[in-house]
Amino acid sequence: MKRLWFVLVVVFLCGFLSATAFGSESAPGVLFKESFEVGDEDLPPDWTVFAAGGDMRRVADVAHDGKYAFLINDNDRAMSAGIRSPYISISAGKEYQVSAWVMAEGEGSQLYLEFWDETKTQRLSAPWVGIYAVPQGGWQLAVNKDVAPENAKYLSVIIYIGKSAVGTSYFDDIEVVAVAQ
Ligand SMILES: [Ca+2]
Repeated sequence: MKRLWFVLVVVFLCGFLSATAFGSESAPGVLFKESFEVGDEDLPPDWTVFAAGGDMRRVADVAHDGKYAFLINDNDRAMSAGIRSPYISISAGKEYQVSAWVMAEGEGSQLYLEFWDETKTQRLSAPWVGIYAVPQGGWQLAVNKDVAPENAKYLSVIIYIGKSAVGTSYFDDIEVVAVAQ
């Protein structure tokens, strides 16, 4: 009988430990992840075209995670090119961080974090988030964070090559997290 209890306790502990270590795919505070593994030929689900001045699509020839990444190729100095994420529910006054793995060729690309009111029509901020003007020959992690302004109910992410720049960038592993306070 003692032996049976011992076995039961060991089984229970193993179950508890594995649930603790592997029970969640995302770290606490992760609100959104996009690895571009799912979608039609061009856009991942629920993303929209923000600026249509280039070649933009999911590609399988290079990825930081999984098989697919997102390509933005902009060869026109008079046009910009980029896509916008779905709207992600957030709380005013709290800090949020967006990160993306970027492989930039040419003159670099940008990662925007925007906040919106409840109607999703009034953009409350458009902070400069980053430019990757110097290609580094591989993947680099782009990170920025900002505090959601008053009246903010949603945030969105834009991956983008601006009007004055040309080049090619691949994006993968985009993650939005609530920063612990
Ligand atoms: Ca991917």
